[in-house]
Amino acid sequence: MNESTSVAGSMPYSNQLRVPNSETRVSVIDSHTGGEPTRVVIGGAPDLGLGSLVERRTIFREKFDAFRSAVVNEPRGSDVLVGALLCEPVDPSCCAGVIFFNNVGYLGMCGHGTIGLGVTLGRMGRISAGRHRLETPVGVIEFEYDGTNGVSLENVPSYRLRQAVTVEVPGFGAVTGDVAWGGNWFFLIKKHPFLLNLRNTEQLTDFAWKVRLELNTHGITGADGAEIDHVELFGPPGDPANHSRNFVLCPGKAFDRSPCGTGTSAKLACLHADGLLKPGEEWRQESILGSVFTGSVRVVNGQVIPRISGTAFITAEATLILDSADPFRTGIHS
Ligand code: PYC
Repeated sequence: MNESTSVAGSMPYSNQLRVPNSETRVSVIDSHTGGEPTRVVIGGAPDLGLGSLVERRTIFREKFDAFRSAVVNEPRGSDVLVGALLCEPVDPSCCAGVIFFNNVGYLGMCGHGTIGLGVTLGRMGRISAGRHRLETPVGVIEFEYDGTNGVSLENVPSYRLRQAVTVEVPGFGAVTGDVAWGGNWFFLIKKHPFLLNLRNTEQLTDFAWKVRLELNTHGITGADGAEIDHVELFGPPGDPANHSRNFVLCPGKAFDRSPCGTGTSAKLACLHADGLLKPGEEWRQESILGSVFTGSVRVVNGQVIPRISGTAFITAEATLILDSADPFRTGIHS
């Protein structure tokens, strides 16, 4: 028998002694929320110290950005994957801290990711059914876990910064939208020429990306000059039980498979500002896939607090291996 053949039940090359290269092992739990994946890093992450989550995110970005890329980019991940680094919270009333990241950088908050994280913490036995507090770089949020797959989160205060902003988009003409915060910055567009369905995602991506570039070029930003890095289009729902369907283009040009928790929060803030959503009223936001988040708002001291409910399912518990000899150990990225 030569080296490359095997007999049933035995491994090829079994007569070769394998000397492993040095490797970093990273423990993760994967889930999806309404079709949008989340990868929670539960072990093997670099030490970011015990500062605030903003400070830890800065250290992550400046010193360990290669780790971010290794976890979410190909060949271990994909453009659509959102990472969630599980951290010790500073505030002892929180069950955990988290830093969300994606194929190109870091997110302030992530709604679908929080739902995935809640279900992951439940699977790990770190939380049981009930209310919990979670520390994020944009503030502490609360969520309620139902003990199985359901999570309702109360997001950071959300608001519309600018209404009916118009930009000229090459090939499309004037496009009007609202600038709103829901834990990330969004440009929300109601009027556009597209049907929101999976067959049109290439055109939708092209349009939304061009809108984002034009906002950038014309210095249209969120508060304090923050880049608007999410573009959200709305259309009629596929299911009449829902109020609306959306398409959300994320910072790294992947579209959200879920209805986007922070994008739905920004939408709820705009609806409330327009007098179209009273506190406690239900809004059912459908994604491009047809998956649904249920939303409502509370108003506390004049601030709009969105509540977003959805379900997540665990898809894998795994160990990522970053082999020191692997030329793509830190992911494929530009
Ligand atoms: O659910 O908030 C969200 C989100 C942001 C980017 C992808 N998903």
